[in-house]
Amino acid sequence: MSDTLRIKRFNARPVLAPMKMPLRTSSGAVDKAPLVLIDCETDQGVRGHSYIFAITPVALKPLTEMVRAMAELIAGDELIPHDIERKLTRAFALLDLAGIQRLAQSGIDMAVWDALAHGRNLPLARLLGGVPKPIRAYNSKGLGIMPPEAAADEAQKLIAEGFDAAKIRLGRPDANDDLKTVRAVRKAVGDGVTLMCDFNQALTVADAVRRGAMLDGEGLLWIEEPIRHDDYAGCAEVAAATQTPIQIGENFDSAFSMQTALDHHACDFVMPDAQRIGGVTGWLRAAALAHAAGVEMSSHLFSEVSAHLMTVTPTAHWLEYVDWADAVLREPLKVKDGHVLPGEQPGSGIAWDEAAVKKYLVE
Ligand code: SMN
Ligand code: MG
Repeated sequence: MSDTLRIKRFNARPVLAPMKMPLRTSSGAVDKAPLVLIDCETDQGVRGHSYIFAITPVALKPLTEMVRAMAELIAGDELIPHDIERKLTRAFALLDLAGIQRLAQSGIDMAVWDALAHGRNLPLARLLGGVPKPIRAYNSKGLGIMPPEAAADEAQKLIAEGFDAAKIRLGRPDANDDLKTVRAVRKAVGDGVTLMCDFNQALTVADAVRRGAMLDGEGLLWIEEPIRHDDYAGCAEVAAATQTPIQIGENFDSAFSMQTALDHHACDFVMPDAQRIGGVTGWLRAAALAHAAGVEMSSHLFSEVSAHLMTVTPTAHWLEYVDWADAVLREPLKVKDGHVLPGEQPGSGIAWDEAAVKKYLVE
């Protein structure tokens, strides 16, 4: 096989994958995972795989179409992720559709890196100069907005799956109901368990300062997205007033946004999302910024590829574990003793269970 791999074509398939544990956040419920499964085919038969998450089924078809249309721009190109990133970024510079454009481009980037890893017969971690190793993870599959007793039960289930950390979704209309839930969960799981919380942008700045003060002393590792994600000045106010660290980052749409957030002291921790930060290429840039700023960096969703990326992230903190693609994966990511275990198989470990894909395909 020659060293040069060229892109032949991409496939993009929309699926609605069943979730074992639906999630209700302060901004809506997710009970089926609308995923676009992406394959990058090369001229030498080597293939790379990735998926992106449309979050709402409404966005599934437009996102699939965007991947297909964007992929046509790089058919025949050499498999060089940084060159592809430059070309696609230029092609969309005038449109600047940060949402769907960004997700599609990140998905393409992850599939291209995966194909490159397959072509070299290396796990993604090794292709990036690291090694697959256990990565500390929290079980983020559930603990949506629900009554305190139900949250306490669900937290115990999440911990029983082999984790010692979980994230509670907050943002109920009455702050006291949030507090009751945090206390019920803490009582159910004990002091040895790490708990984070996530408001999903539900609060105003003033309310976030109040609720931050209310939660200080509850032993939470972080308070995530208390207010609108792009109000970095507001985030900085909340972070300055709150003892519990403030976490943001799932909505950074590039390493540039993350730098702007860091410049504003908008948060204590960062948690980019592989499909928004720009796939593997964008992640590596963000990881360098977090390193330079001395800020701990966690991941958001995309457990499979993030497990590899965290191995080469100098300030790696916590991986967010969800199993939302498991229904269509041939081999789901392994979990042991509160860690995920990226394997030695080539790429990020993503391969499709084709029978399941057929079942959940939506076109
Ligand atoms: C979240 C984001 C998107 C979909 C589901 C849940 C949440 C998280 O903000 O951080 O897990
Ligand atoms: Mg979040």
